[in-house]
Amino acid sequence: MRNEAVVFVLLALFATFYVSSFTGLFTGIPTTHANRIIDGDTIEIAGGEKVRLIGIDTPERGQHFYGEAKERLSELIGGREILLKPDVTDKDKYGRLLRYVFLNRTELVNIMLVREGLARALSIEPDTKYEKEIAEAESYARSRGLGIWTYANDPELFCIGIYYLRYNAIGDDRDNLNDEYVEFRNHCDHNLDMTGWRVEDSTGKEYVFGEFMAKSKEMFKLRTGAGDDGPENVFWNSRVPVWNNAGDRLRMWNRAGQLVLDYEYQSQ
Ligand SMILES: [Ca+2]
Ligand SMILES: [Ca+2]
Repeated sequence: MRNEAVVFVLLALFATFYVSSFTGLFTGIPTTHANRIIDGDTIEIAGGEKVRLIGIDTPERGQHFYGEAKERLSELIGGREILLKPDVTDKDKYGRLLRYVFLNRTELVNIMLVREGLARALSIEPDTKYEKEIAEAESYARSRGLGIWTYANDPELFCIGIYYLRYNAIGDDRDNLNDEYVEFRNHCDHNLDMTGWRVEDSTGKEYVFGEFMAKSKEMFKLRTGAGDDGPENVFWNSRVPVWNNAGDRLRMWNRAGQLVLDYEYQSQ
């Protein structure tokens, strides 16, 4: 027994040296941790910088699986040491670091989320180092109908996300109604007919879309005040603010009455 114990200790020592030489691959890249999980693909790290995970796209606020993706990311990396690895581009146009997030120096969180159906692959040149692995993870989740792929055959529940909700207009909201708006984005590869879709706040104020086509991959705004509808802006024509600055809830239904978005916020 004693000999076996010695062998075990030697093996453990060897393993330690082996692992340290392996992690030498990441030499020069310090570990960090997440201060805050902003959403399924964005975090804030120690020091306050924001990091956008490369190669993936998680559901946006209000969309199905938005909360699940955010919770899962929090579960995976919350309170743990992570290692951030860049590709070609250092920062995106919003000033966020573009990074691959490694857990235990070996597990790529970006891929894990895709494989669980909590994120889609989003390949943007030139940052495509793991493009193939991420695409494979997406096929895996897709073929099993995991997470967001539950809705893959129901684009009406899948395409529209809230990109930005500007509930607090500059100055007094009552005098600046069109600076209060919701910016939506159609994520899908095809245009989406939203005619007859409804948006409602927590008090039952309702907007019904007239004839409107959401262009593929494009954004458009629903502004509170009056104006002429176009492809980029539609107008609620409300005489008072809609989105409460202290907190509110946005829900959206398609023409068939299915709930597409459900998003609650509180002012920060
Ligand atoms: Ca407001
Ligand atoms: Ca204001």
